[in-house]
Amino acid sequence: MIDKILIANRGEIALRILRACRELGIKTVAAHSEADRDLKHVRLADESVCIGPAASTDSYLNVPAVLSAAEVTDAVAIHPGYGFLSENADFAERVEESGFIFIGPRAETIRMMGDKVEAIKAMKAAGVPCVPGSDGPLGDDEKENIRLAREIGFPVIIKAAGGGGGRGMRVVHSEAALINAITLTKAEAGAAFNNDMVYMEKFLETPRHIEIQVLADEHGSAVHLGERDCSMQRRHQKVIEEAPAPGITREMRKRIGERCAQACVDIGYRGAGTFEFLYQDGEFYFIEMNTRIQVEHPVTELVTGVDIVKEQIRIASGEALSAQQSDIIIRGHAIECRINAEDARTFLPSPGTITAYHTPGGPGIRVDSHIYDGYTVPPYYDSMIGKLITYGDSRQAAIARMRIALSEIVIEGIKTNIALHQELMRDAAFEAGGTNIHYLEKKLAESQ
Ligand code: MV4
Repeated sequence: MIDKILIANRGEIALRILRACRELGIKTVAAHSEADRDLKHVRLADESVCIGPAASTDSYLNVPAVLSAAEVTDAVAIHPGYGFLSENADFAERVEESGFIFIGPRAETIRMMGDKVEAIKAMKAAGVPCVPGSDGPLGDDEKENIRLAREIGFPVIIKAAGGGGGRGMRVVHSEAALINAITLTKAEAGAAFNNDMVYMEKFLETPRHIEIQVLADEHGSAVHLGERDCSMQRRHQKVIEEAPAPGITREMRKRIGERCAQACVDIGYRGAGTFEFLYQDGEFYFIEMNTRIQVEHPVTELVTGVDIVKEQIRIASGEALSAQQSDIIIRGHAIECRINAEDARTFLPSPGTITAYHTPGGPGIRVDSHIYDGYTVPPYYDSMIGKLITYGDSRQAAIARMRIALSEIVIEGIKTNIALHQELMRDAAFEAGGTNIHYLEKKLAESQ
């Protein structure tokens, strides 16, 4: 087993990784910015190294600084968490070239999934259902692009191969608007991603966002841990996630899950991964694959009993998966509310000092957060300050526990979105389950 891990991240996920290391008896190094000396995991880590100024570009995104921190502390492996360098193939490559273990997939896998055209090509070849589309990059032939859009049927969506997560895409409703939309998306993609390759898909108008969690080891084994529903989002930021997804039967889960696990075997995937799908009218359509640990991993942990971060570390150590598919049983229901330091009306970040903090507790309650009484939320990073996750025998039981937990939690001194979560836990459509990706934004627009 790896004997020392450098945690190249901050906040709740850095603390989550630290706790996994402690359970496995692994020494920890917290690599942090100048603004993050008081982070909980920095205080708890065996060692800590300041890797630069507050700005992420100078610290958490500074590859030489992260590698130097690993060198001076004799770390064996680097865990990148999510965001920052977690899906940077060049970073993964330099980590391995420097003699460290990158806790994640091989650099070439990250690179392939970063190119959405390549990712779709690989998944289609592996039998994963994809959105009807161009099956490759769009060329310059205007007549051919019009013919393709007609064949797919309007509306279509033009997406940048280098985009993802909602960046670099444009919906086209008519033939008249097509050529201009392709030109514009190409220009924007070239500027934003240094890659002007674009592709075309049928635009699905009312899908849900359902994703499949997988784990794959270096010995050719892969399992899926079922799905999560992440449809409750605003501006591509997830607000609530849950597992399992309402209305997905065991048969549907088995079918799509086994496709994803087999695709991992086919491409030689290593580590934890997430297949993102759009789900509409009873069908799954692959759109992207994420090669990192995700924010919402706890809901899957609660319904499967699998510690995904510990599995990531075991896999990176060269061990075999601790479970086979028949050991994975989805039991009960879990819901996660992302707690953000933000203004309730404008959604603008609201950093500042926490003057009082009380956490909820009791059966089926999990709080993944690094905050504490007296902690100052800095203005430099993402506004998410923690996640409140509840578990119950049924979806209704998980919601009931979430309502109680939200009534117990106290965070004073900064603005948070707790009131929004309280409102959503009383929302009739949310309670019914299965709302699409546009539901929350429409609801918020109506209440403005
Ligand atoms: C789509 C789509 C509809 N049809 N692709 C947005 C984020 C990126 N991961 C893919 N996205 C979408 N792709 C087709 N063919 C609608 C979206 C989309 C979306 C997807 C998931 C979660 C929230 C979303 C919000 C707006 C649009």
